[in-house]
Amino acid sequence: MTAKTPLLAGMAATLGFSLAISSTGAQAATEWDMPTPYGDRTFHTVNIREFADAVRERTDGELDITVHANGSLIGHPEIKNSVRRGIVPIGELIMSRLANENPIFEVDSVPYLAASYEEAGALWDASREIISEELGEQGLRLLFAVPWPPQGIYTQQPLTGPDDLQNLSMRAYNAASERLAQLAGAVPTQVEVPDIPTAFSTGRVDAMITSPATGADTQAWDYLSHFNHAQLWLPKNMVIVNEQAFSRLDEATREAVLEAAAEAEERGWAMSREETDEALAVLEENGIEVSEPTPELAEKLREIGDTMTSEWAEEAGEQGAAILEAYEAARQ
Ligand code: PCA
Repeated sequence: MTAKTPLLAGMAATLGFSLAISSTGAQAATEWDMPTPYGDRTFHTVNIREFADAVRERTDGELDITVHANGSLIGHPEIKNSVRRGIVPIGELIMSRLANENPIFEVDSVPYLAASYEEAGALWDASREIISEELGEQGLRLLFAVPWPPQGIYTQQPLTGPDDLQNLSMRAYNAASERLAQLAGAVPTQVEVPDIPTAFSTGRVDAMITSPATGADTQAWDYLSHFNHAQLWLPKNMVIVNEQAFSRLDEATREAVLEAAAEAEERGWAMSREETDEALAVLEENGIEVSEPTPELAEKLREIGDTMTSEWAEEAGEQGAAILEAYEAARQ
């Protein structure tokens, strides 16, 4: 039996989490709701559920995090502000969604700047501190970040060269995927993952940029036949927590969260790597033809990458230059 004390529950409600005090008063459990835009099948969701389990175990149930998948609690566009305002204490979102606030959040979505796990790791080392600081200024603490597998292009026809992309209605999920579609002569449309099947079945889109993972999770073979494993970039999801909510935890609980977060980051990167090959195999088993870019397409994508790298560097100014310098140094 648990009962909430009105005062604590009231305080908690303003911060968007609930405090349950057992009727004996001996044990206080904090309950946190954690929204993510992505579905149950996604390895990211599996990973954050393991993170929640680890926190529960390490704190003997004192901090109980419930993951709400598939944008069911809060839609993707609202997650960051909901955490900032304390409507929910913690949440997951794709980092590059914040590119409109500051281009440094989309450094992981510049084509061919960091297109392998090694490069993505070096880029994350080079950008983590500055990104954490930016979030910190908004009262947000970055707990961990995990990449999606490398991004490629799904189509309904074979993709033999750049001309095949002309005028396709291309599903995009951030500013970079939108810009790439534009530069390739396609017409971008933003569609969240849970809406992908409907967007295809209603003919709103006929191609998409995403990972083998998201193609497999959304059963891309129902509406697409080709995947070009172009390995453009590895965008990251991040888990952020409201600093005020975090600071109200006792020290041992805070420590437990940070340790579970570090483990989740390491585990998530390994899961992501494995997921790449597994999901490619699932796509093929279900009849999707997987190919690498032809030389003509590769050349065009590289050219688009160069354009987008210069555009990004210009917009990201000094902060961007500092990241690129640290990244270059890390790759030496
Ligand atoms: N899946 C997400 C983000 C990148 C990815 O691989 C999506 O398609 O929206």
